[in-house]
Amino acid sequence: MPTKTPLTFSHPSANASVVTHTSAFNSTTTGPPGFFGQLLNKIPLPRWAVYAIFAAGLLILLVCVLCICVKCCCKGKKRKRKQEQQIHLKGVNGSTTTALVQPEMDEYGSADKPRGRLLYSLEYRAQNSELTVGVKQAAELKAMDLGGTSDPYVRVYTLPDKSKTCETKVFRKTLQPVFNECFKFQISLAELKESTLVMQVFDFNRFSKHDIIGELRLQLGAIDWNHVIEEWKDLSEPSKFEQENLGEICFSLRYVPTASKLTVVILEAKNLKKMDIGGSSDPYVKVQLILDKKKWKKRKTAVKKKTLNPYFNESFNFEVSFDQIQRVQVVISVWDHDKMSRNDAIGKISLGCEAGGNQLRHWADMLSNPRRPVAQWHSLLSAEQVDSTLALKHTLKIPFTNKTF
Ligand SMILES: [Ca+2]
Ligand SMILES: [Ca+2]
Repeated sequence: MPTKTPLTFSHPSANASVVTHTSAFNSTTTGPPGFFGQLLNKIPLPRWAVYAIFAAGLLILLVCVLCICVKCCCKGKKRKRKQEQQIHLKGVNGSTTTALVQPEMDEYGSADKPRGRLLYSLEYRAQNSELTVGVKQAAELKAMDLGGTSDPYVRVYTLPDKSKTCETKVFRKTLQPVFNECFKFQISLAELKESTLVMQVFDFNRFSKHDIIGELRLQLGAIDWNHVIEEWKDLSEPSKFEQENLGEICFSLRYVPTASKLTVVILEAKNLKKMDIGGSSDPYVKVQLILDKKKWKKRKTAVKKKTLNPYFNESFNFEVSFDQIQRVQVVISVWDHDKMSRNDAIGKISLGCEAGGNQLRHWADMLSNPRRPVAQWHSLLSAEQVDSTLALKHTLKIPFTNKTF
């Protein structure tokens, strides 16, 4: 002890340092004591500066944490949007070349994503033509909202007569809703055999479009009505468009490369949709060629009055070079002629190298059998469906939906 004190007094500079040191130490008795205090004392800066640096550091850290939180949220949303886009693209691909080499396989293959199950009951009373559909409950529904849940409800209707549409209540934030609701439809036995029951499970959203989770389509003609049916079924991917029964058309295609000649023979149509009040239609067929996204050539048949099964047998020749045949699209549409009002499109079909399924097969058969006419029946699709696939492929709206030539 005595050795240390004289040293501080003998050296003036050392003395000064000790004085400041002690005063600093004294002030710490009112400030942070212990380890923190000592640490602060070791920093050769005024106390206010240390506090300012500390506060600044804390602020930066807070901003960083906030940024990370915001980024995480955005990523989640983006991922959801991406998934939605993928689903949409899948729907589009279903009718393009890549998917359509094996159309059925691809269509059903994409349904492997689980969407959940639905328990329903069916009962039909022939004496009062009454179909009772019970929507009981759903399980393992696909989560559509960010929180990993959905707000499900079920929409029920029949096709082709979609005049009555029923909906259950919405159940909030659950993937296992118990609906227990019954809906009644007036439907004759004859109609029942031709009808499809559609049950669609939706996710309710307050501020955006309701998302479809999945659906069931039941052919009512294939059901044994002697018993009350109650069963679970896996929901499938929703079909993008209503498959309404619009009718069928038969035509032949023939291509002669050496003569650059494409021949379309419109043979006949059957079971066309009734468009007029009298329960009939006045059908005629338009054949339109589209080349490089533009309307190119068009022809039409004569009108067949008051029939749903017209026989045309009209032949149309078009000059199409071998180079053009790779790029051309043939759109065949059936229309109902109306004297007093605008003609209505009953249904459409589009063929070409970019067409789908049955249509692509017909087109490919024509190309692989040059000079030989190849005939085939096709189910008509809705004009909107065909137009939308044409528009989607070209990202350019082709304005020929309802206009007459
Ligand atoms: Ca929702
Ligand atoms: Ca008519």
